[in-house]
Parts: sequence; structure tokens; C-alpha cells
Amino acid sequence: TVPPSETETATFGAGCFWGPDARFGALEGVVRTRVGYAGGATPEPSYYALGDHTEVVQLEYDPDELSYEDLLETYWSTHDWASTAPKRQYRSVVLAGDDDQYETALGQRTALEDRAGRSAAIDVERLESFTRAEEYHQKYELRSTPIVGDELEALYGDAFVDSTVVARLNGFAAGHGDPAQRDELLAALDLPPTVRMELRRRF
Ligand code: MHO
Repeated sequence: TVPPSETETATFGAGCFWGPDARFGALEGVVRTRVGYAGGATPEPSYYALGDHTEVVQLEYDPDELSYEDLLETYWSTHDWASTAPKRQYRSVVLAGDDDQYETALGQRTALEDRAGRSAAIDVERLESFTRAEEYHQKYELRSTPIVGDELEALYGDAFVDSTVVARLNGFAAGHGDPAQRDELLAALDLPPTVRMELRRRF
């Protein structure tokens, strides 16, 4: 698959970032995912020195295949937005990259609240900075899948985190995506038989 020449970026906080990395990574039209820290002002955040930041997933997506509205719909429909997270680290936040995203997110949050008849514990803010998280947090679901994680890291090397295929497999390993989509991708990949077998077992 050839990545599109132009992508757009979206950034969401939705609890521990391992989950949304996989959930959004399984979506057709998402080209790259990465996890990191954002939404605060502390300089140089890291996992053990997060300061006032929140765990977030950042997506690059193909605007011809997915809209920002689509991503927000996925966000609302797969994440518990009704209750406030116990820690700022896990708060629900839409971090808009520009005015358009900001207005769209505010509008859709209001629509969601009207629909649900209750308020949504989701912050909508402008993205000020994004600090990429440590490598071991990237594509965590896949990385922590026995055999598959090590083999794919070796196969993809430096391209592991930014690969579209790895983003999909990370989602599939966590149980997202539909069976036909998984079969199609697996059939198209020239993976070692051990990896193929282990992945199939997980689906
Ligand atoms: N409760 C999770 C949180 C990890 S996430 C990167 C765990 O430690 O397993 O915050």
C-alpha cells in the first residue's frame, strides 16, 4: 500500500494510550499512529515524569478516506466519555491542531451531549506540544504479543512505529478490525510462518 502524499493529524487522550493506539490503528484510512504526552505545560515529559500532561495517541490519516468527524465519532463511540478519569494522566481530551478541528470538536461534543442527554467529561483544547513517548510504549499491543512483537520489530527495524501495516497489526492483535480485513492484510504480507500462525491464533 502506497501512503497518501498528504495526511492530516488528529490527537486524542482516551485513557492509557496503549488502547487507542490499537483501536485507531485498525481503522482503514489511518496511515500512522504514535503515542505521547500532551495537554500540559511541563517541559520534556516522560512516562515517569509526566507533570501535567496526559497520555495521548496521535494519528496521521488520509483525508480522502476519513474525515475528522469520522475520527471523533469513533472516539465517542469506543471510549467512556461519561465519567471523569481519576488522574489527569488519563483524562479524555481532544487536542485540536487548528481552528477547524477545534470548532468541529466543540460542535460534535455538544451534539453528543444533546443526543445522550448528559454532559460529556471530555476536554476540548488546542494542541500546544506533543512529546513522543518512549519506544516501548509504541505499538504496545503488538510489541507485547509473544513471538510476533520481536519478529516484527526485527523485520521493520526503524520503520516499525511509523509503518501503516504495523499500525493495523497492532490493532488486530488487540482484537480490533473485522476478520475479512485481517485475512486480506495477512494474505498480502510475506510474514514468517511462525508470526502468521501466532497472529491467527490471536484473531
Ligand atoms: N494500568 C496500565 C497503565 C499503562 S498505560 C501506559 C498498566 O500499567 O498496565 O498508562
